[in-house]
Amino acid sequence: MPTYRSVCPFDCPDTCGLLVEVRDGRAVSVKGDPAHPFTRGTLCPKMARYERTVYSPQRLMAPLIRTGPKGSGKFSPVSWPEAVETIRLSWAGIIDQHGAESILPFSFAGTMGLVQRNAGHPFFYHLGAARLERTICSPAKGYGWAAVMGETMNPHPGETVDSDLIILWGIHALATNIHMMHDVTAAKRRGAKVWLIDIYQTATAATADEVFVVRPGSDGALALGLMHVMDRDHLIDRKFIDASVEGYEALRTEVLPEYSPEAVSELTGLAPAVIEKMACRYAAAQAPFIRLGSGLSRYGNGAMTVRTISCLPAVAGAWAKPGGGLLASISTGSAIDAGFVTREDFQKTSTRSINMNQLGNALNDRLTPVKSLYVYASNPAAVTPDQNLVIQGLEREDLFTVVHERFMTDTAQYADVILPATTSLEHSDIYRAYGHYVIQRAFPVIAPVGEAKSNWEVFGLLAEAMGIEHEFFRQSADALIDKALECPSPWLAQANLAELKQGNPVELPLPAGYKTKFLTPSGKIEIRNPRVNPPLPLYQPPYGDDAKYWLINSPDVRLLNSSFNERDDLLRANKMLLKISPTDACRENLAEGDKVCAFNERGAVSFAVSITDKVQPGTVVAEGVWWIKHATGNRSINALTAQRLTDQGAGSTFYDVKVNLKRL
Ligand SMILES: Nc1nc2c(c(=O)[nH]1)N[C@H]1C(S)=C(S)[C@@H](COP(=O)(O)OP(=O)(O)OC[C@H]3O[C@@H](n4cnc5c(=O)[nH]c(N)nc54)[C@H](O)[C@@H]3O)O[C@H]1N2
Ligand SMILES: Nc1nc2c(c(=O)[nH]1)N[C@H]1C(S)=C(S)[C@@H](COP(=O)(O)OP(=O)(O)OC[C@H]3O[C@@H](n4cnc5c(=O)[nH]c(N)nc54)[C@H](O)[C@@H]3O)O[C@H]1N2
Ligand code: SF4
Ligand SMILES: [Mo]
Repeated sequence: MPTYRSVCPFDCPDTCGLLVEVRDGRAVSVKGDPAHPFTRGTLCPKMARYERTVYSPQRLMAPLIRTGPKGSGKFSPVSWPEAVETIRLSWAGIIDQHGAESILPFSFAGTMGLVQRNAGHPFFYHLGAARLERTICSPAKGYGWAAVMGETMNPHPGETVDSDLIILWGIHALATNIHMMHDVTAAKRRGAKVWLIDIYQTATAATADEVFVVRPGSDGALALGLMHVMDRDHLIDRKFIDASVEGYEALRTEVLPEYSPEAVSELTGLAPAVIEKMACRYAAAQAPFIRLGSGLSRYGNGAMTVRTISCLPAVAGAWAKPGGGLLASISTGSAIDAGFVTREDFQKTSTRSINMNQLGNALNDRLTPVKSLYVYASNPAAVTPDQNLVIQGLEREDLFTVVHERFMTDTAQYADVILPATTSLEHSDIYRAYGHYVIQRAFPVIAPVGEAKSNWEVFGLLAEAMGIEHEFFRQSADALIDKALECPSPWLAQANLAELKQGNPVELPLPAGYKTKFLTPSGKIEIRNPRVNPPLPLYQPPYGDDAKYWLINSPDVRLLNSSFNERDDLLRANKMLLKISPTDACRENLAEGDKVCAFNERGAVSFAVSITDKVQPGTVVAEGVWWIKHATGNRSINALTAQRLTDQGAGSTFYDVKVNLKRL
C-alpha cells in the first residue's frame, strides 16, 4: 500500500512526522515516522487515528448559509460561487458604509503550517481590514525569556539526555510535549533525577522523582528563593557569572535579601526546608535542565515569572555544561520567515488593531463596531476568555460572520456563512516547530473531502471576488513554497534542501557553541536589563479575583485546545470534570460525581465533581476546552476566564482566575 510522508499540523511543540497509508485514494492509517529525528516514529493517542478526524461523519462537506436565527444551527447548503458572492455582497456594503476596518479577521493555530496558517494576512492587509493581535498563547513567556536572554537560541531538546537533573516546570509533558519524554526516560536510565513543579499533580507527576506543588502564580517567588539560598550558601557559579552574566551583584544586594525561604514559603506554600533542599540540589547538579511550560506565563505576572526563572541557569552556570540550561520555546523564524506568506508590504495604512484576548469587548463595542468577523483555523467562541461576552457579540444580528472550518464548532454555530476547510492531509504546507529544530514540507496525500478547500485557496477566491488583481493570490501554495525555498536564508541554506523539497524531515544545523553565544545587546545574560521596567526581576502577585478558589483550566490529554472535540472515540467519559481536594470537597459539602456550579462575576459553568488529593486545597482544576455540546450546562470553561492581559506581551491570563462553588 502506498505510504506518504506528512506532518502533524496541530499546535503542539512536537510537530510529529507522519506516515500515511493510502488505499484507493483514501487515508487508511496514520503512523509516526521513524525517520523524524525528534518524534522517532511515535504519535500521541489523538493523532494515532487521525483518519477518524479526516473522515469524521461530522466533517463539514459543503458551504452553508444560515436560514434560522443566529446561533440556531439552521443552515442550508449552497455552492461555492453562491457562498463567495454572499460574502462579496455583504462586504461591499459594509466597506461602503463603515470602511474596511470594520471587518475583523480572526485566526490562530488550527493548523501550524506557515502557508495555511497565515493565508489570510496578505488578503486582509490588501483589503485594509482591522488587524488582530494574535497573543492568546504565550507572548508573556517570550517576553520574559527575551528580557534575560535576548535572541539567544534555546537548547536542542536532545540536550536533556546529558542532564542529571531535569525540571519539568509548569509543563504537563505527557499531554503537551510527549516526545520529550524519550530523552527524559533515557536520561533517567543514566541516573538523572526528574522534578515536576506544578500547581497540581498532573499525570506527568508519575514520571517524576519529586513533585513540588506551588500556589498558582507564585513560581517567580520560588525562583528568587532558590537564588537567595544559592547566594547565601555560596552555591553560585562565580566564574560563569563574572564572565557571562550582567547584573548579578544588583540582584543579590537589591532583590534577593527579601526572598528568604520563610518569605517564599508564605508565597508558594512550599515549606522553607523544601526550598532550601531544592536550591542545594539544583546548585549541586552537574547539568540541570529546565523545560519550561507556558501555563505559568498565563497570569498577570506571567512575563515577570518567566524572566525570574530564566535567571536560574545563569546563576548556576548551567549554560556552560552539556545537558544544562533552560528550554522555553524554540524559534526557527530566522531559518524560514513567515513573511513570504504574510506580506506585511501589502498593508497600505496601519489599521485598527484588536487584541484577540479581548474579542468579547471588541464585538460589543458600539462606538467603533466590528461589522463583520471572518474566522479561520480558530474557534473563538470556545477558546477566548469571557465566553458570555464573546457569544453575546456573536449573537448580534448586525454582525456578518463567516467561519471557515472543518467542523460545526461553537463559533460556526453563530455563522452567517460557513465554508468547509480541508485537513492537513488534503493541502500543501511547510512546518516549523516550537519544541525542536526540525522543519518539514508536506504535500497533499488525499483529495479534498467533500467540497472542502484550503485556507490558501479560499483567500484566492475571495481576492478575485473583491477585485484584488495582484498575481500573488493566483499562485498555488506549492508554487509559493517553491519560491521561498529557491532563495533560502543563510541558516536554511545550510540544511539539506533537497530532502526538504521532497517532504522529508530536515534538522536545521546549530552553530557550534550556540548555547553560550548570548545574543543580547551586552553579549551577556542580562539579569539586570536596563531596557525593561523594572530593570531587575522581583516578585509581583497575579491578579486573582474576589472569590475562594483558583481555577486552573489547563490542557486535557485527549484534546488540543478545542480540536478533537469531534472524536467521540477519544472522549467518551469524564468530559467536564472539576478536580477538587478532599478538604475543599468536605468544606463545600460535595461528593464524588456531584454536579457543581463554578461561578464568578463573568459567568457560571457546571461540572461533575472529581475529588482527588492530587489537587491542593484552595485550587480547583478543569482540564480541556470542550465544545459547549459536551458541556454539562450551556457554557464551557471560558465563561469563567477574564480578558485581562499579562504584565508584558499583551498575552492571555487564562489561569489567573478565581471562582466560588455551589452544589447543584
Ligand atoms: N494534549 C494537549 N496538548 C497540547 C494542548 C492541549 O490543549 N492538549 N495545547 C497546545 C498548546 S496551544 C500549547 S501552547 C502547548 C503548551 O502548553 P502549556 O501551556 O505549556 O501546557 P502544559 O504543558 O500543560 O502547561 C500547563 C501546565 O501549567 C500548569 N500551571 C498552571 N499554572 C501554573 C503555575 O502558576 N505554576 C506552575 N508551576 N504551573 C502552573 C498547569 O497545571 C499545567 O500542568 O501545548 C500544546 N499541546
Ligand atoms: N480556558 C482555556 N482556554 C484556552 C487555553 C487554555 O489552556 N485554557 N489555551 C489557549 C491557547 S494556549 C491557545 S493556543 C488557544 C488556541 O485556540 P485555537 O487556535 O482557536 O485552537 P482550536 O481550539 O484547536 O481551534 C482551531 C480550529 O481550527 C480548525 N482548523 C484546523 N485546521 C484548519 C484549516 O486548515 N483551516 C481552517 N479554516 N480551519 C482549520 C479546527 O477544526 C478547529 O476548530 O486556545 C486558548 N484557550
Ligand atoms: S498533537 Fe503533538 S504529539 Fe500528537 S501527533 Fe501532533 S505533534 Fe505529535
Ligand atoms: Mo497555545
